[in-house]
Amino acid sequence: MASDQKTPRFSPAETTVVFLLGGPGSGKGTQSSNLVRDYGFVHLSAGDLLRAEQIRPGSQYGELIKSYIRDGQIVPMEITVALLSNAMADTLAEQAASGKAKNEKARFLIDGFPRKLDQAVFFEETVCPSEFTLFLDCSEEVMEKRLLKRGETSGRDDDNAESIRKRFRVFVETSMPVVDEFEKQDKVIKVQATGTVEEVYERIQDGFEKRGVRPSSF
Ligand code: UP5
Ligand code: MG
Repeated sequence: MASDQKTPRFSPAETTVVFLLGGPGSGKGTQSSNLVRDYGFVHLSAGDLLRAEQIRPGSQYGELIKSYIRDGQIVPMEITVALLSNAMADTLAEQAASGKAKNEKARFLIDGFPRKLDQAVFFEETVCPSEFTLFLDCSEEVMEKRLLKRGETSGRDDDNAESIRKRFRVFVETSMPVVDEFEKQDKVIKVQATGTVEEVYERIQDGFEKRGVRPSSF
């Protein structure tokens, strides 16, 4: 295919992309499991993909990713977008090989990306325009408690008080403008993410229903 910068790699006619955004510890990963089970999403966490790349033998980005994540900074987008785009291509190839019907649209839930306005623009221009964004709105007090608790066992380099503080600052200053921009385009489902996992998920389902997004059996 010709490498026209402005032609997305995947067409929204065949592929649905939903962004899942929210502060660190807002419950993106937790709620993704529910959404995969009930709505047929393929879950792609940008953070998980970066952590896997960080430890992949032979990766030229391992050290760079490690230091960015520990500092709560945003990894240069070319790396993240390539990981996401390739993971989407792999999934679509697997689905085609397993005989998934052509008229069934693949649904991707992209967790923790885009974290910066230019990433949103670049992804939508070169990979695939998004359908909407699910935004988990949670107070820092609640998120901090969750992350410190998870830090007791997670082994994540950024689940410590200092990294958490940096992650919060980057989220407010750099990632919230992405949510604000999509909100202007009327493309955000905003959900209060405090309370139990079940309560939050019920709010998500209500928000989806209002927007006409139905559970899927595939
Ligand atoms: N928990 C969840 N929901 C709960 C509830 N309702 N009640 C009680 N407990 C609840 O949840 C966090 C913890 O809270 C868990 O222990 C859970 O059981 C509990 P989780 O679902 O993991 O929250 P999540 O929002 O996924 O938190 P996470 O820490 O993954 O968020 P981040 O956005 O910080 O992490 P991510 O992996 O996306 O990114 C990490 C870093 O990677 C970034 O800081 C950045 O350095 C880098 N990155 C990029 O550079 N670019 C990208 O595009 C993406 C990441
Ligand atoms: Mg997560």
